[in-house]
Amino acid sequence: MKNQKRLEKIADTVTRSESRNSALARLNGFWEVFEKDDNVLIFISADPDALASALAVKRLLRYRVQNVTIGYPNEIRRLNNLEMVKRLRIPIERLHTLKLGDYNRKVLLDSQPPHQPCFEKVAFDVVIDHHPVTEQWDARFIDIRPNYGAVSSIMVEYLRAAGIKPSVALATALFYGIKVDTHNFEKNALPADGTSFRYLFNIANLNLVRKLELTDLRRSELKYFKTALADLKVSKGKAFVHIGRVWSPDILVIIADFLNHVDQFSWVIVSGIHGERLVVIFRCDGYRKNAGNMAQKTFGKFGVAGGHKEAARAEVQLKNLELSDSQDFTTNSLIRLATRHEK
Ligand SMILES: [Mn+2]
Repeated sequence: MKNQKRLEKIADTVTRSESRNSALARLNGFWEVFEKDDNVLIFISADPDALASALAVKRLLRYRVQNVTIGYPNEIRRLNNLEMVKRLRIPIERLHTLKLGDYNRKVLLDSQPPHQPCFEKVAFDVVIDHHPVTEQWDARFIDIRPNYGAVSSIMVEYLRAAGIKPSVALATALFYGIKVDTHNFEKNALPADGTSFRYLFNIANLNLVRKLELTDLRRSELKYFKTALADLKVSKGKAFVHIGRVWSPDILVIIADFLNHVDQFSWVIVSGIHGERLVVIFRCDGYRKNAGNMAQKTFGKFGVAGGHKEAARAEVQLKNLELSDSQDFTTNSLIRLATRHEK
């Protein structure tokens, strides 16, 4: 019976109230949860949409509660996200460093309790999200709108209902959050996302947004470009290079995409060693060529290989390549492996 009631409540929040509840009614429902001496903890998985939404909730609760802390469980590894935290000075703390007992109100944003084991056991007062509705949990205030492209769009509606004009930093964060979650409006978004985006456009700093989008390279990784340019071998419009051991395979993707800018290269094939694997990145124009097939044909029998017409990837355990030492693998080894089906 209790479960039934819970489902109704969630369903009510999700489906009917979208048209029935005004932004102001939602805002007041949200505010009703809090009192002057509350210590609030916001839980997020730190990605741009969640970070921006946490900043917005912090702003909505300023002057209304004692303090607001933002906690996140996992290490942030994506450079764009680290850059966002740093440049917008977003005050976040690792969850395991916080004592949950110090907080009498708990808010979950851009996520639902079943999404992560460390969220599952927390009794949340507020959950605001845009992912498909999950069950077996409850909260005093729930606002889930699965059709929205971003929680940031929802947060703009709260701010506007509250008559709060966001600061440049907050607007920039929300603008970036919407941009990332909707893939620049190339996927799942509502006109409402567009309305929020348009509103933020006049306030956000677009130069900073561009810098956040561009930042995907560590300074310490520039050295791999030196190897890429020095060891590059080109044959019949195909550019090959083996970068050697890398700290993260992401750099191989960045180098392959970079070499794909060059006019004479129809194919770019970049490899590197990460852990106990050889990782190979394929790029081509995708016109009468198929990188996915190429990856499969050349590396499929050694490990996992495949992808799309224009972009593909192979990951192979070094032990499957019969190398005595991974140091022995060179750009020539890559060429041998990647062209032998042609012979
Ligand atoms: Mn999101």
